Amino acid sequence: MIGKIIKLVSNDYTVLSDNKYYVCKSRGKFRNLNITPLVGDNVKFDVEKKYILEVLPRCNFLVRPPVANIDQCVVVTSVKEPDFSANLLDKLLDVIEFNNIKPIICFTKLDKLLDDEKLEIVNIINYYKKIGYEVYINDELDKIKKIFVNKITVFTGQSGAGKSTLLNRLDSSLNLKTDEISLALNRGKHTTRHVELMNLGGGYVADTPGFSAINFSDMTNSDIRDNFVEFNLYRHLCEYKDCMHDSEGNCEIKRQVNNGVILKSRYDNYLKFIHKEK
Ligand SMILES: Nc1nc2c(ncn2[C@@H]2O[C@H](COP(=O)(O)OP(=O)(O)O)[C@@H](O)[C@H]2O)c(=O)[nH]1
Ligand SMILES: [Mg+2]
Ligand SMILES: [Zn+2]
Repeated sequence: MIGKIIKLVSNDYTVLSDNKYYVCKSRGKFRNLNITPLVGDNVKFDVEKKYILEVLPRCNFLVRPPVANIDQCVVVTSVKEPDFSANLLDKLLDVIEFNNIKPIICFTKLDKLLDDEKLEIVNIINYYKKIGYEVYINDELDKIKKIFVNKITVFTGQSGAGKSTLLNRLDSSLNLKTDEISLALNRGKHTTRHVELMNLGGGYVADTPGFSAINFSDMTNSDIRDNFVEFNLYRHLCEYKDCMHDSEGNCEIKRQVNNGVILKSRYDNYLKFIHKEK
């Protein structure tokens, strides 16, 4: 039989097939082959023996949260407590784009800002919209409710950004724990593996407890560059065909930063990423 893994609790995989749930183990063979079945995987499984036999090809996966075949990531981005981090947002967008997952940005905690701080954040929000991102504010519940249908969605973002709170507001029956910050910092000791795709808005969604470990690990500097989406609008005007927009002369990206067309913080973060934060 073929089904989809929708839940993993310690070593028990819940496979959904034909509207029925089967709790299966992973075969020892997988460990040898270095394949770990992940939540989101489509698998062949033995109905009688309750074993996963084969993982069908994936289109992508993330290490944390360990989920495969992700359609989109909602990057939940707090503007206060924790403070807005353009660096983290740009990093997550870059990595998500690289993994062929659609990023969606959701800003939270705008209610905590003073009026002039709010103005500044609204300008930033408008920039991300202008370069093509789908952007929401967490009180736009009716709009956000519509994005999940027939998709696997992962919520990611800093601890305390408001991921679980937003999910509970979208569907109160989810009943997720909030304010898990201290627990997330003490990760590792008694944490039981628990990853779950929850039903939401006609699709599946996974929450990330604590901070997710999305990073540049297998990206080259060119990959980092190529996934800064707005750079691709101008790079053909750089003098050097493979311009890194760094120390090269006659670089159109640098020109557009100086003109105020490309957001300076985006460019500065890009330089940080290619120089050290890999
Ligand atoms: N003022 C304000 N607080 C929020 C908002 N969203 C979440 N919170 C609070 O932020 C804290 C952390 O939220 P939580 O959902 O646990 O964050 P998570 O770690 O990303 O899942 C909780 O105390 C929430 O009540 C918001 O838009 N405004
Ligand atoms: Mg949470
Ligand atoms: Zn350039």
